[in-house]
Amino acid sequence: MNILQDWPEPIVRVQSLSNSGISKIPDRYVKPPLERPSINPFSVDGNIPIIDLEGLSGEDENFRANILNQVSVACREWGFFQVLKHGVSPQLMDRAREVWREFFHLPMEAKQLYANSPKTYEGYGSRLGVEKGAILDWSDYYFLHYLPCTLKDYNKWPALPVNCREVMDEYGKQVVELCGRLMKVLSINLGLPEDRLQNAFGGENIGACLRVNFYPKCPQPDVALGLSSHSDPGGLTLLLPDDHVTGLQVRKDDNWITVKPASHAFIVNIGDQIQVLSNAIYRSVEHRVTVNPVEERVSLAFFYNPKSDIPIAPIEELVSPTRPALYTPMTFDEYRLFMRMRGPRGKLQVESRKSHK
Ligand SMILES: O=C(O)CCC(=O)C(=O)O
Repeated sequence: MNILQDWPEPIVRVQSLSNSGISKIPDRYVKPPLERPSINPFSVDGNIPIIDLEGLSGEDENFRANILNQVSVACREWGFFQVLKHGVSPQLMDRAREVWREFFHLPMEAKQLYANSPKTYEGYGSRLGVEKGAILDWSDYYFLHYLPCTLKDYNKWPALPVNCREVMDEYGKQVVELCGRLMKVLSINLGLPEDRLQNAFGGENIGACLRVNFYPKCPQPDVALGLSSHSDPGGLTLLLPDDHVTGLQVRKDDNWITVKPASHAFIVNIGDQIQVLSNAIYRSVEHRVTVNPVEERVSLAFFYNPKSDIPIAPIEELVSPTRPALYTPMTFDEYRLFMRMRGPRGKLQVESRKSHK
């Protein structure tokens, strides 16, 4: 068996398990005691910052500076924030979420046509890593590519629901545009020319992909996770959360904060590649997803990534004798192999990339 061609064990759809009416989940979904959602570190009340982007391209300089400052504080202190009035159509956001909810409610045979393999991850999947015997997360997903154009293949996007491809095509365009605007904001906030971060990503040749997460109802939510704690391996993530079921928790110091999504907001988070490029001025932050005994949940995670075959290292201007480069160069292709082999593992990977000087 080729480890990146085949899954190590037969794939079980979590949705089928959930629909079977079991009251006890199989052992392979039961997290070790210290990783269970009810255990340390504790969940506390609060929320990540919410930032209104209206005025970012306006004439009022003070207003603009204020928005830049809010983003700067959110990136430094949280690594996570929500954005409002971001330019993506609210109706399109609703349609995108609904189209995927419908997809996951299609008969299993219709979804199985797109069953994925660990080679590209494209399609309908139910596990992330390929480690045999791993404890799994309580979720199914659909993964597809937008960019580079050479990877975008509509045949790998679901033909059903009928408007899925059209809706998701437009969604991708609008979200890529928003990511480009946010990259400029981050670059300026790092004291760099506005296109510096984008150029470090490979200019026009960046990668963009979508993972739609489907978290079925879980009869034992206290011992399982929808998605284990991880930081995102890529550049920037724009998450469209479920509109009525919470579940995303963000690590803040020694606590977990359950994100309360604002209406039609995107949740933005810094990925490992921006941590590396910014020489850890910005940090990717661990997050995880809890599951629910009475409600299923859908979320769309849009990943904006560097070109996959260029070395990513701290940006020269952010390296100085007092702040030497904290990371050795590595391409994103090499980097994401870790997640593809071992599944979500907190911040283990980015921390292990530190150069030891
Ligand atoms: O479902 C969520 O709220 C978060 C999903 C996520 O973290 C991911 O897809 O990487």
